[in-house]
Amino acid sequence: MSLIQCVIGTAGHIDHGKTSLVKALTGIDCDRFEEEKRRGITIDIGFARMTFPGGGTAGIVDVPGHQRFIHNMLAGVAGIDLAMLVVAADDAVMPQTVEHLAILEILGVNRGIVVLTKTDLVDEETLELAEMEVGDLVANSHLAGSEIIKCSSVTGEGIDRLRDELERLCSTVVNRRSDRFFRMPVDRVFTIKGHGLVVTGTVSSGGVKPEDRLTLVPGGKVVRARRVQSHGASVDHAGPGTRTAINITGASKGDIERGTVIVHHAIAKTCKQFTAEVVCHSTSPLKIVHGMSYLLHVHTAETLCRVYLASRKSLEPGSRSIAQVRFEGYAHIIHGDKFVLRSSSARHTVGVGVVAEPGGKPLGRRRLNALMEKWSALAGTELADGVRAVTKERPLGYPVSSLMAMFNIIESRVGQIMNQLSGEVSSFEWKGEKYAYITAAADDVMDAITGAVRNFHKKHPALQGIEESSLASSAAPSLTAELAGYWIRRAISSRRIECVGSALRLPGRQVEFSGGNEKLRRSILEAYRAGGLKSPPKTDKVGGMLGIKKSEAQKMIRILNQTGDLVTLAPDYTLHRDTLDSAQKTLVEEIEKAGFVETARYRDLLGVGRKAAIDILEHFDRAGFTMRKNNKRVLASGHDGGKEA
Ligand SMILES: Nc1nc2c(ncn2[C@@H]2O[C@H](COP(=O)(O)OP(=O)(O)OP(=O)(O)O)[C@@H](O)[C@H]2O)c(=O)[nH]1
Ligand SMILES: [Mg+2]
Repeated sequence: MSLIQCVIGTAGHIDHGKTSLVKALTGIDCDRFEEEKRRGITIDIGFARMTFPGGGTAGIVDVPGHQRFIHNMLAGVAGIDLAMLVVAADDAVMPQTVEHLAILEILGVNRGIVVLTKTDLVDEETLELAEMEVGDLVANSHLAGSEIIKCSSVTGEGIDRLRDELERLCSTVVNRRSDRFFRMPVDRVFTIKGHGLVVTGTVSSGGVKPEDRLTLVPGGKVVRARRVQSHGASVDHAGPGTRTAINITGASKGDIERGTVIVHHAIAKTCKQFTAEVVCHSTSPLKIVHGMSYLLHVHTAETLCRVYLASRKSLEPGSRSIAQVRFEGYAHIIHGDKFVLRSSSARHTVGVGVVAEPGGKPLGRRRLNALMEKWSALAGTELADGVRAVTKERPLGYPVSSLMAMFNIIESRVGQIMNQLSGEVSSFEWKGEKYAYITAAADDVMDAITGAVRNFHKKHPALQGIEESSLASSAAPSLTAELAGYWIRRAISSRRIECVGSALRLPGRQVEFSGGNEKLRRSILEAYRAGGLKSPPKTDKVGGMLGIKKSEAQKMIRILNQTGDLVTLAPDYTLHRDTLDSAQKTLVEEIEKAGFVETARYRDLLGVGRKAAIDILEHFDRAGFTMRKNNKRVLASGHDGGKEA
């Protein structure tokens, strides 16, 4: 079985022999820099590949032990599957042995081996003491029960056993989910002569192949993967958990640094804050204080942040709280990302957290507490709970693409989650976008729509119905016009309401005219019929013409527009329906004969002015009856003429 999807990380105090151990296991010296060689310490993370006797391979990330380079250590262990906690037998447990162990716990690296090295330097008794000390430390940690292997990188003692144990542990690593979008935090960027820019990292989700278009976040630059390499060899595909080098085009070295994440465009989002569950680590010498500055480490990125706690003024070691973490600039964060908080002096690791919601608004303590139900749903392990909680915030339409970006899940996974939540959350497609919605909220909005139409009828008995924009603002004021449009269409298709002309009404409702109104109605209609195409009454003149109040005449014109008897094409240009129908007939005849009609030709055919011809043609365009192609009109597909526009 191939084990290349496993990444091993070293951990442990400075000078305890991590780099020597990796060299003894692989033959590779991870200290690449001249300064590292000169000072004999590791400064930045190094990489090696290990081949197991069984034929599998694993990547190794070697980290620095020096307290000052913990930020590099954090970048290195961000993607590892299992750890080798290295302790020198002559020194035993030291501060960074403890701190690194805490960081491994924080990041959820819960597979590991403890390596007691430099056995050649100590006598039997010292070795036993060191073993006891390390044993105690580990027994009280998340790595309790891990194997302790004694070895020496100088004599080679124990190295074969260590290799066997690593092989065994690697085979227990479960491959990470591949039903997510590609994501790889960059830990190195360099140029190779003749090939250009290369970024390396451990793929944290999804996969990458040559020719993929990817996005660098923050920044949003789109790049192309030219070549993909894993462990020194070109590959067609690199999946989650693989040490990977991608040769990219489309960006320069200045666009990328350690901390940049290279991702699939569907999740290329950034934010300036997130809400998370924060834990002050039990080994932290400091409390986490509300509003204080900390160093935030998330995947390979590092930035200054402030932590705003929901619970108390400060968090004691071992306690936890929901908090908002705000930072300068932008970072790419996804639900479930783990992070580490260090004191702003960079001396102490103080906390850890898991992101509940990336982005969002800054919230005060009261509001943060009021949303506890949402945070606990998002902090849980069940993705469906998180999806339900988020959708509830915009219950009538949460873009599925936003769910995909927030949770890093592909569309089919969203579908599975919907099935899991069947009855509670459903989805619809509208104008090219897919939305999730809360089923119960859909019933409510349908009731609100019918209620608003009913109220309108009560208030305006003489009007045919309510206009769509007024209905949207009274029945669903929190929705965008686009989403309100969807729910109104849905109310129409389920026959709760119906559409007549531009008005929406309860099904079958008719406007009844009283005696006086009926007279007014008839005289206005007659005036327009008589005016025909060429001289219909001006909207503001018809009152005067008929000896009635201007406001009354205009109200009746509005009603007659709703009933469809009159059609107002422009503010001062209204036609009788019959007149418009005959203009439509002329149009169809001409298009059938000539294949199209031009404005000038239509104007001549109707014998009206250019402005009127344009008003009429634009009305047919709006109604979807005709289509404009350059200066010519043709019938829109689906119209074979003769139908009502
Ligand atoms: N005798 C002996 N010396 C060792 C052994 N392992 C490492 N050393 C020596 O210990 C020193 C530190 O070893 P490194 O491997 O650089 O230690 P490290 O843990 O990588 O140090 P940092 O990366 O700086 O934290 C070097 O001088 C090594 O030669 C060992 O098993 N036996
Ligand atoms: Mg080293």
